Amino acid sequence: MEPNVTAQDADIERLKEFEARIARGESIEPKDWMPDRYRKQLIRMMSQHAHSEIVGMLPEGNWITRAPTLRRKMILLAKVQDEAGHGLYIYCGAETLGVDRAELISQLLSGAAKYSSIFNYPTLTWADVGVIGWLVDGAAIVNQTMLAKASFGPYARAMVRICKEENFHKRQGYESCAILAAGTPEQKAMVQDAVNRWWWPSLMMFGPSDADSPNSAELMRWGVKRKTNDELRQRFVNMTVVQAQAIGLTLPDPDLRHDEVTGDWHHGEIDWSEFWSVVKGDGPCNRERLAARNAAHDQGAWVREAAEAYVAKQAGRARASAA
Ligand code: BYC
Repeated sequence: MEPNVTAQDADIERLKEFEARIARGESIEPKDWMPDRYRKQLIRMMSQHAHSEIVGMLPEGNWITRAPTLRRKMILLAKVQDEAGHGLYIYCGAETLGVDRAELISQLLSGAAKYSSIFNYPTLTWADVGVIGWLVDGAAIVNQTMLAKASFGPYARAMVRICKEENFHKRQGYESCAILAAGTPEQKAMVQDAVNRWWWPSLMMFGPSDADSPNSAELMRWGVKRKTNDELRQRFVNMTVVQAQAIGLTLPDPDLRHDEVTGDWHHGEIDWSEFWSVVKGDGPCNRERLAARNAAHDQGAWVREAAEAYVAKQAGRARASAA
């Protein structure tokens, strides 16, 4: 650095170069220089995402013992296991930003960290499992296909693999819904009831409307988000309306209407007071989910202790053989 160039000038230069790299579509890697805010935003978003995958195992895991056939049980087991894998990739990706995973997990367990609002709703019937696959994984794919183009390399690469698995999740869910919708009147009523309960929470997964999204501008500027919350929500609605029609189900929105000019399906007003109350910890299952995660963490203490003892033993052996 020239003697008359201050540290602040150097940071301005580095920021310019960083933004130029993003404009050229280059991927930012963990050891590259990045603004502090970029690092903080990614840690926030990636850790919330990883927590969502892990907490997201609970509503569906609730049905593993009660799946109606062996085939459905195998599919559900595989799906819930995939969600654990997604959580682990994303925690690993977040760790490349210099944050400790144990610290992230303690933020989840204490209730300090957010995770997706959608997982604070209960799974009341078997049809909920199909509807989660169709709507919740369907919404996740729309959001995550865009994140696969995010400027931070480890996050984008994790999303590519995760989206492949999410596609399988969505298809099995939609297939299950189609079968129930074409089944007995009771089965059709059960799947319609599940759609009625999950539709609005699925739209809320995309986050607040753009006017109330404080993080979007910065994340868009730095190429983490490529589309806004409302743009992705609209994309999801457009895809899903026709899928519901194809299997004879309705969406619980009397204001849903097709715009001939834009081709969009306009949806009615989302109940944002419900959204914020769930995000702030007062949803139907927030307390239950945190209690379940805390119990699992406590019951898993012996596994962590055994792993540490094993590593210490291996290190001791390596030292002894090197001496
Ligand atoms: N729930 O400025 P905004 C899955 C918070 S798991 C809770 O728009 P941003 C699956 C937001 O964090 C899929 N909180 O934020 C797993 C922010 O608060 P802070 C999970 C929400 O980041 C198992 C504040 O509201 N996917 O697929 O620009 C089974 C203002 O929002 C929510 C991801 O995590 C919400 N829905 O945009 C089945 C995707 N929405 O942190 C399926 C990665 C907003 O400032 N994340 N908030 O205190 C994202 O794409 C973005 O973070 C969001 C929000 C679109 C969610």
